[in-house]
Amino acid sequence: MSYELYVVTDEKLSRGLSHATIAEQAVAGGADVIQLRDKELQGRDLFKTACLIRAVTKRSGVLFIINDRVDIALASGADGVHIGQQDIPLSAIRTLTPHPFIIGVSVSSLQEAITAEKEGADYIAVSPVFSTCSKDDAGPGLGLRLIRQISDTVSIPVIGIGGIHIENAGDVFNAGAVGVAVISAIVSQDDIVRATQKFKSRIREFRP
Ligand code: TZP
Ligand code: MG
Repeated sequence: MSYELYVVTDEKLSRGLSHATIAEQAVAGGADVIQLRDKELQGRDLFKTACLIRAVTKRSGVLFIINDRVDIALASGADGVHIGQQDIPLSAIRTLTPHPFIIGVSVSSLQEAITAEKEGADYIAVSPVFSTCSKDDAGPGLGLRLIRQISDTVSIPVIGIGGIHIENAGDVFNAGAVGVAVISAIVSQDDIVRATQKFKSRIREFRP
């Protein structure tokens, strides 16, 4: 299972493209994971969108994760859910979900990473690695040293999110991450397929 290039959808940053189109194009460009993230869509529309993305990702064997909403993840047949520190606890999600079911957790400190691993997270996202305008409450960039510290401590996959683009992704991998999650570096580009391909081939240069 690869988390190498993890694309998070965002209709506010996509110059008019829908979540489903973003996902379709990112999958065509070689993304390894798609996360559907929308804090405003009502359940009915989110479910419809999730089903569209499930179809596209299933065809190409790409992992499909939903932000926050365990119910939508289960109903659409997604591979998993991504939660933050204020979301429904991981242990509660496990009581509801089948096996296997991926649970990713955002962490902003070594202690949160250790706790997430102990609670059974499948991967963690260190958030935010660099400062970003794509998430209002992301806070200041935590830096590469935290990625290194966390990667040296936990055994589950560590990915970075926040302010990552094609030029600094190598630093994130060099600090010990096995994946990078991005919004604007792909979703806001003129050509999402091409941006994903370029990102992926840059990753290939330092992770052959
Ligand atoms: N979680 C932490 S930072 C962030 C999320 C969803 C936004 C990442 O967006 P970008 O444009 O890749 O910095
Ligand atoms: Mg959340």
